[in-house]
Amino acid sequence: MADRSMTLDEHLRSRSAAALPGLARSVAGVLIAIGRSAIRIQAELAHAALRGRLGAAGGQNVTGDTVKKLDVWGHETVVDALRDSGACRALVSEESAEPVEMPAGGAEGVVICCDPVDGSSNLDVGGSVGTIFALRPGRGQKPAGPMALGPGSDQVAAGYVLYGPSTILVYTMGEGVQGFTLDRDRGEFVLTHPEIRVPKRGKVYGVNEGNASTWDPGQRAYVEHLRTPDKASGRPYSLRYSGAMVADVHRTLLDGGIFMYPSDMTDPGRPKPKLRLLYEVAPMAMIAEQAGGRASTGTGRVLDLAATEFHQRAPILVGSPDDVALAEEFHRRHAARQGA
Ligand code: AFP
Repeated sequence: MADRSMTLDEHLRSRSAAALPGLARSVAGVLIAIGRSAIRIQAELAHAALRGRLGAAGGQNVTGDTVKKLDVWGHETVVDALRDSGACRALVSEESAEPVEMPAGGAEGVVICCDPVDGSSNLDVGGSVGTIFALRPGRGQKPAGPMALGPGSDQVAAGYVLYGPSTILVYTMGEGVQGFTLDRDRGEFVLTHPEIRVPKRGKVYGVNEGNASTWDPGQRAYVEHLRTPDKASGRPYSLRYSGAMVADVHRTLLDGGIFMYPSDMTDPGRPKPKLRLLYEVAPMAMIAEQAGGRASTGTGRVLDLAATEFHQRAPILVGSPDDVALAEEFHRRHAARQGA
């Protein structure tokens, strides 16, 4: 039975003591560092308007997004916390074209892929944002950054922090999914959502429907199916979409349903996905699977997809196992029809 008063630090220390000594200790050290940086980020978000921290920093990041002041500040905050942990060998961040190497991370140090402030278009309108992260073994390599490449199944831990009405940190080390809520008075994350399990099927879908004209026919047919009333099978589904993946995936994990960001298929020969594989798509896929859910590209398991570039993009359909399986079925049927 999980102890609901347990703090994140206590929880991680108890888990890593029972597991492999070296790597598990580094994983715990880096997760504790992420927790510390999340406490700083949530405090800064709460005061950003008062401190003149909202708005654009000027310029675009490596993936072409407009960089906000808080994106830059969040990246630097995460870098400082990871360096202090002494357990991280490199950081792949949305806000840095090349990995940030941290040679002091030690032979057992891990490599982390992170989007420090994801959903940053919500910042200036008081919407939810998040931090997403995934850890892979550093294997003592120099430089360590390239160890972030390869399939998502190499991830040894993944998680996110949701900055909403409360600050919630959810993580997996490959043994289920645990959720902690920040107790602002104590400055500690406390276990509030032990052993999160995604419902087998939900009633809500999340997708940017403004992009519907760019989807392939299978994706369009699936969403049309969700919108078509049928009492017996619980349709129509409700649409919820926040513009911040963390908020949408968190809701999907707790309430069930499906979150999707399919590729732009305007040119069918050149699919254009939007979300980043290493620090958005693969971490959320690991969390979903560990919670009993499913994560697909539409044609295959996300965690089998191998990253060959740090800022590579990939499509994702993630959530309740039955909902994602049905979405895949629509993609399969339409692909078969087109091939015929
Ligand atoms: P930003 O961090 O650039 O705002 O992007 C957020 C995000 O990567 C992800 O969190 C959202 O689910 C998705 O993009 C929203 O994208 P659209 O605005 O195209 O719907």
